[in-house]
Amino acid sequence: MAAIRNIVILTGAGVSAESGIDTFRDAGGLWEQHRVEDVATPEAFVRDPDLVFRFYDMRRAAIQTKEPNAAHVALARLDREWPGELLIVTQNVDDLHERAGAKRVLHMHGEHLNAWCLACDVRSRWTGSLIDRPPCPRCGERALRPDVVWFGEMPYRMDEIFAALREADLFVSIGTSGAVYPAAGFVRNARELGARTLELNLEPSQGTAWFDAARHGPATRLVPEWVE
Ligand code: BV8
Repeated sequence: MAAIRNIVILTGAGVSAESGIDTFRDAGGLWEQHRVEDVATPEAFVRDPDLVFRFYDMRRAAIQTKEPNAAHVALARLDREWPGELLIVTQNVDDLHERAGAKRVLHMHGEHLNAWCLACDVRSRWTGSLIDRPPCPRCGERALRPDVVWFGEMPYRMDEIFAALREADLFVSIGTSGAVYPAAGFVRNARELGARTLELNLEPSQGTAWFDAARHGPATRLVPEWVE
């Protein structure tokens, strides 16, 4: 068996579920009776900005009351101790990987705790609400939006992700349904680039057939067991 030196880990909402952060599939992917896909879009932001601000203000406040769980802690330890390359590509917009101590984290769908100014294009750390159109800390314009990648928008740092996938000996997908692209396609990319692939998830994901191995159960049990 070829030595494993470079690891790419993809995480999704399932890794934060046991911290009390709802996944997208919980409640059937609905919020205030809207489909998430209908709120997390540029069109929704133009059509009804207050609805979108309410959605993100609520989630930004909620994540600040949650704590990392054993899965985040185990991944942070792996990041600290792994001698080779390691990259945690997360679809999550919470900061629980970082608060558990992980360093090599890439938020491909943005972060709740950043605000992006559409006037000066600068992203600032932001923990408060945006619905009252507060001034940008940098330019003072009232043009801040959530720094989150919406459906139909290009995920961040895709070049870095594909560079890491090209070098990966092992690709591990944790807590994601495999419903959203391009993230859902990474297992296929990794496999075609020669990596071994492992899925750790509560249930088989939509891409489960692409994985060499899969273990099913809660992340707080599976991830520490796998990291050991
Ligand atoms: C793009 C930020 C192009 C927002 C998010 C038709 C076919 C194929 C693709 C498309 C299509 N129509 C449109 C598309 C593209 C679209 C897409 O894939 N749509 C889907 C719905 C079909 N994708 C996009 O739009 C992407 N952009 O394609 O750009 C482009 C090209 C050129 C130029 C410009 C643009 C952008 C997608 C990013 C959207 N933003 N997040 C926010 O957070 O509010 S996506 C959001 O939903 C998450 O970030 C995540 O990615 C996704 C949900 O996925 P999961 O994280 O997997 O969560 P989910 O609830 O689904 O699953 C949880 C899993 O955990 C489950 O499997 C469950 O079993 C498991 N679990 C639960 N509890 C536990 C557990 N596991 C372990 N332990 C537990 N305790």
